[in-house]
Amino acid sequence: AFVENLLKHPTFLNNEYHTKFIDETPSLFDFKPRRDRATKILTYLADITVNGHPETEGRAKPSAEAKPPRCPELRAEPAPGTRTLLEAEGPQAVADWMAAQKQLLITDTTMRDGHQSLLATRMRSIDMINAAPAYAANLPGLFSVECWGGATFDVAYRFLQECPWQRLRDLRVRMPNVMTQMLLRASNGVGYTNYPDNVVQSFVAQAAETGVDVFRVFDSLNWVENMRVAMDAVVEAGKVCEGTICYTGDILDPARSKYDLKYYVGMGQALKEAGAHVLGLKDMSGLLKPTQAGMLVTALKEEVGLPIHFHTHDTSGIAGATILAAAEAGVDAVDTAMDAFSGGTSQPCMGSIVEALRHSDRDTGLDIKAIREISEYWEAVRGQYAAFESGLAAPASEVYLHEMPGGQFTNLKAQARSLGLEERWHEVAQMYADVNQMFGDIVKVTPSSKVVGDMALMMVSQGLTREDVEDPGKEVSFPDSVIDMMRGNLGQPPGGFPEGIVNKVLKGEAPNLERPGKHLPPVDLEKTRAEVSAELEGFDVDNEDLNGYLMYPKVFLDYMGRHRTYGPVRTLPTKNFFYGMEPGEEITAEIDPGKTLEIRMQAQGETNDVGEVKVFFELNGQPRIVRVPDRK
Ligand code: BTN
Ligand code: 3PY
Ligand code: ZN
Repeated sequence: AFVENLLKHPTFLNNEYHTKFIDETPSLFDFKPRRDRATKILTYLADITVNGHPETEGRAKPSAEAKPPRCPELRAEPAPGTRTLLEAEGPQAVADWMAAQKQLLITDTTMRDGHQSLLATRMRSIDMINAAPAYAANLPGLFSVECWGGATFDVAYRFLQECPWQRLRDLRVRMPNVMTQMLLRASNGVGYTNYPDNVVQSFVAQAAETGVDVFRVFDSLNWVENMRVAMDAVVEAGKVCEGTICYTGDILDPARSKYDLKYYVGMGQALKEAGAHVLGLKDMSGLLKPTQAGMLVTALKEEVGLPIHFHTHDTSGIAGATILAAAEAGVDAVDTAMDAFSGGTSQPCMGSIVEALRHSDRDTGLDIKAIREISEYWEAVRGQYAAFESGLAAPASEVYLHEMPGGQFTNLKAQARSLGLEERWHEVAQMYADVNQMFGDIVKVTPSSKVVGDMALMMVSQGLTREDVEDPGKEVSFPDSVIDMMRGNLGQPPGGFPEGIVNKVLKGEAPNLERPGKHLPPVDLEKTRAEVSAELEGFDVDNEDLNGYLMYPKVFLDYMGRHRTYGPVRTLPTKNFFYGMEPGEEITAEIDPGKTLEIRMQAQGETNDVGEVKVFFELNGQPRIVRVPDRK
């Protein structure tokens, strides 16, 4: 029943790329017979060369002069870093070490929130894996590298045709000395709804085993009660548990007194009691202002006493000032993105924060030249993803009105565009703020932010106002995600949802006010493994696969189906993955350690009378011809 429920759950179809891809790509679902991996990869390349990649069709193209990204030179053997400490002495020692440091500790978010917020989460593993040795060798003093979780898990399977677990494993071996970090949505795992407790536990145990060191655990309504299962699992695995406060409102605004200093201090204390080693302060929308940051960090340091790790977004353009104010007040660690992936809806710029603090008592000690070199690599990587650029052209103080998370902003804008509302974006922003008030002023972060976004888009497209929706006499058809949230399936916000809106949405049905996981029966993991294996014709479903399936049953099975046709396409260079090959072009793809395919494309033939095209390759020097349908 669990799997059935998941399959029925409104899948997160949150942007135009996705809908287009599935709707226009029925061929995804006819599985071709088994062939060797080289043939599969050639088939993929031939298909993309002839038909284009559905995700980049009609989008901006990388510049013709774009150079392939080159990993910077490695300056030294990886020096001992935070991971070395974690392995030797455990998570409490890491927390104690953090608190004892004078320098501001720095996390790099480029491989997770950076591209999630700037490139619709589309960065491929190979571009991360190629950079990892430079982090280990040249920046061993980083606190952590955030490279997993949040939306990246789903997007890897769904859009990039690659396994997120393999990404983590590959990063882990190339970066043995610095801690990896993930974003975990507590009971929502890396999905959009609460999962049964044993699914959350199994997922955390696997993530720890495959290679996550720091788990930033948050709840989308700031309900500590709903974070315990995930936090306990992290502690149990011997990893760093960063119990996290999501920041919203403005602690100095008397009109937003629900989220005042006292509220945040209380939540921080509850997280400490729940077992957090580190207190995360997650400003997902970039609302925390410099003065308020100083007050909040000071109060949390004094009254909670855990080391604090601060995360923000630069949507407003002044997040750098907020970081400096937090540093002044004694925050222990902060998130930044490498220069080329910073600013706008992403994190503030690492190099500039490092320089701003140079020679001060919070000097980060990081090597600015190493940062610049790695950032140059990222600049070249970013150039390859022009199709997914969708961000802000300039800082936007409008964020203080709508309070959208950095990771949601571009998605919602794309959704608005696909509904023909692009010209009415500022109305959508205002409506998002109105919906928030109608829902009782809640924390907006995945998945609650998606619910607010769904409702706002629905209201703007149907011309409904807040008064219309709240009018008991007016019939309104609510989005599924709103019904789900009002039923209590994401848990409860502080003070609960307003009774009026709950009654209107649920038409008198009683909501569940308890922790959702309390009512979800455990999944029989071995039975599920056997079922998935049968579905995949006897495929050996390992623990990583099983946990992927449990998070996203359909997305996982679709990925496996395509994998059978196209093989290990994750090994292709990004340019060729999205755009295929040109006649005369030669590339390599390392499909196993030491097993490299040398692929040269010779030519593309004419389309024959049954609509097929021959594409001529040389594979390791041998001629190979692949036929693919011309779908143009
Ligand atoms: C991905 O999920 O990004 C990869 C799936 C590949 C599907 C291929 S792309 C070439 C061909 N054209 C399509 O429309 N589908 C297949
Ligand atoms: C996510 O959950 O993916 C987020 O980035 C929330 O800020
Ligand atoms: Zn973020």
